Amino acid sequence: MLRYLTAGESHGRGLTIIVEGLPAGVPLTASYLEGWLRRRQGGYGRGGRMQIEQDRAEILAGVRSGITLGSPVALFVPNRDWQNWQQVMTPEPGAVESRAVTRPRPGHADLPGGQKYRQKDLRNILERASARETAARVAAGAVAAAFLEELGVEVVGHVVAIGPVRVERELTWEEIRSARNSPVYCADPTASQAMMDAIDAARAGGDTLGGVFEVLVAGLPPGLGSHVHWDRRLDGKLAQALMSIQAVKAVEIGDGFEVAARPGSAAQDEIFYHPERGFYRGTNRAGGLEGGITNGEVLKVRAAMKPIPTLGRPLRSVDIYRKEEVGAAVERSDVCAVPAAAVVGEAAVAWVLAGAFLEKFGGDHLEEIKERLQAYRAYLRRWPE
Ligand code: EPS
Repeated sequence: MLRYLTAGESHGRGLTIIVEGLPAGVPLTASYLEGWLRRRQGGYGRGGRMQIEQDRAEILAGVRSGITLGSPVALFVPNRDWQNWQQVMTPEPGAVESRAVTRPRPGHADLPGGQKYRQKDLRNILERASARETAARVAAGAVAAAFLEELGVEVVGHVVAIGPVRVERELTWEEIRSARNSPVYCADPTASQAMMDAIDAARAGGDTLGGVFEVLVAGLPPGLGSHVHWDRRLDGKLAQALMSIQAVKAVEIGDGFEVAARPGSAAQDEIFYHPERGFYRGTNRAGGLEGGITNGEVLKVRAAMKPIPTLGRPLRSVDIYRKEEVGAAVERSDVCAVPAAAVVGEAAVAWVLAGAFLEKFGGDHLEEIKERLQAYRAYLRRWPE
């Protein structure tokens, strides 16, 4: 029902996004999208490229006077760096072949992508494998988030670990909300400082750092997603959306890997009832999802990002033509992009949830969906009578 496609190479003209299936009546402006894109570009640990780009999404279609029309929303995010790459990346025949990549980076798509797509220049792989593409995902996710905000849903991402530094204490919702003011989008000031120190040390050593981000969502009704079939389970959809973010190697829902080590009695969330709150849980180990369905608690997902594979001090690789040991290619790069990935994670989660709302409530106009959501909430208060 709700779908999007993106196109664009990292050093090409820009990124194109088409979102189809969004209802009419959703407030959407270029400045709202810019707020998301700017957050994705930020975060301590980014490299020189982010000094060149100042991402903006032009709205080309699907919106009139700041409100969606129900027709496909088309967006374009120009690459400012295109100016420096026009001769190399031109779609016209006769592209200049300087800057060919023949030394695949361990951990990047260079080698398997080159083999699969029969490329002689690995640039033809890295250009699309690059995390530049996440600017397009964030633009699409921001459109979804604009819709969710109208339904009273709040999506918040924050960084919980960078390299060996972790947030060790419980955080309040307010602290997590303010994480975006930290240079590493981390809610704990002590951990933030230690994370920046770790990034400085990695940079000095020509190395890179990974980490873990968390995305929380408040305001979801119980009943999004479904237990009835594998590809309708919301946990599975969220995992796919998060796992497909560049460099993500693990995804957790709720307490994730930790619950595997606990006895069953300490792994579930006991059920309580209050006349005003309705059914609720004393804990949220399930991360707001049971049987692939939202249960009304805060949704909680985490993703682990490996360190970026482009290293200032390169790892061993093999030149694909000479078959000799060489240092891997060094493209200009970030030292740590976990804060940016947290924003991409928010976008990915918002996208999946917008789809889940539309699946459950349908509707062509925002007001129609709001009415149905309200009626559903009223029904839940009576259930099972
Ligand atoms: C990336 C390498 C760097 C990053 C880029 C992802 O780009 P460049 O090779 O142009 O210096 O800055 O990320 C972005 C451009 C972005 O917008 O996030 C890579 O190889 O994946």
